[in-house]
Amino acid sequence: MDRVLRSRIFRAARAASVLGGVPLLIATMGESSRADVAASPDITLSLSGVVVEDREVAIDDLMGGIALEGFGGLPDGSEVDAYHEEGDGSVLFSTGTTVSFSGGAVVAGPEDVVKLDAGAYSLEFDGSVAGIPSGTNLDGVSREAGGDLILSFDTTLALSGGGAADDEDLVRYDGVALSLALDLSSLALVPPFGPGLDVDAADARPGGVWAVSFDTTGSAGGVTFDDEDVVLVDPGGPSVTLDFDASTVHASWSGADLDAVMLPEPGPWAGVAAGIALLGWRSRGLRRAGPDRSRCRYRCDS
Ligand SMILES: [Ca+2]
Ligand SMILES: [Ca+2]
Ligand SMILES: [Ca+2]
Ligand SMILES: [Ca+2]
Repeated sequence: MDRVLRSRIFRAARAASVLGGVPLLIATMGESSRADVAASPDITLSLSGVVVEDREVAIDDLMGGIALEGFGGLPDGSEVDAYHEEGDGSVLFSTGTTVSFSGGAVVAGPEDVVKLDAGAYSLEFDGSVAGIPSGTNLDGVSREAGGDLILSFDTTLALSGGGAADDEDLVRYDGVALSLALDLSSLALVPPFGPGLDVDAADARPGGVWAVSFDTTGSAGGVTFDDEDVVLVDPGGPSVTLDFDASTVHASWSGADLDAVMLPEPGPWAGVAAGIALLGWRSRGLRRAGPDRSRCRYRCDS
C-alpha cells in the first residue's frame, strides 16, 4: 500500500478512536490484522507514556497502545539487540553482553540467540558452536518461512558454508552451516548501500523481501533513512522503500536507534484497508505497564 495512504488510514483511525472512544483494529494491504510493530530502542524511551528500556521490546499497536516484552526480567546493564517472535508463542532474542538465565544453567553471550518458551530459556543459536569468533555481537535475528534462522553480526565474518559476510549483510543458518542470505552492498541500487552501514535489526518478509534497520543514518536507492527507521529491501528489483518511520509514530524515537524489530505478519486480511470497531478491545488489553511487565501483552490487568 502506498505509504502516504497508509499513514492517512492510521491517522483517521486514531481520530475516530479519540472522537468515539472506540478502539479500532486496522488491517492494511500487505499487513495482517495484527498491526503491532515490535521494536527495541538502544536507550530508555517513553512511548505514549510507557517507559521502554533498551533491554525490553515495545509491542506498539500504532494507535497509542504499548505493551512490553521484558524476557522475564534482564539484569541492569543488559541490552536486547535482536528479537523475533516464533509462531508458537515463544520468542528469540540476543543480548549485547553475556547474561545468565535459569540460575546459571543457560549462559548467553552477545553472539548467541536465546529462546524463551513459556518461561524456559535455551540457546536457539550457539555462536561458538557455529564458529562465530568470541567478541562478535549478533545484532539481528529472524526466521525464514523455510525454517532457517536469519542473522546479522556487527563485524565481517568468514562463513562456515563459504565466503564472508559484512556487518550490513544477512546470514542464513540451516542448523549446520552459515551462508550469505543477503549481500546488501552488492545490490545494483543508485546510490548503493555503502559498506560503512551496519544492519542492526532484521525481519524476513514474504517473497524474499527483507526488512532492515541500520545503526546510522544513510541512503540507498533514492531512500534516506535514520537509525530508528525500517526499510524494505527487495533484491529482485532491486528496490528500497521506507516502511516504518518510527519517529512519525512517537517523536521520542528520533533520539534513539531502533536495534530490534519484527513487523506484522501478512495474513488473510491483506488487501483490506478497513477499520474494525472492537468495543472494549483496548480496555481489556494493552494496559499500560502493570506490576509485572514481563511478557505483558494483551491481558496485563487480568
Ligand atoms: Ca535494545
Ligand atoms: Ca547480541
Ligand atoms: Ca549487523
Ligand atoms: Ca537501527
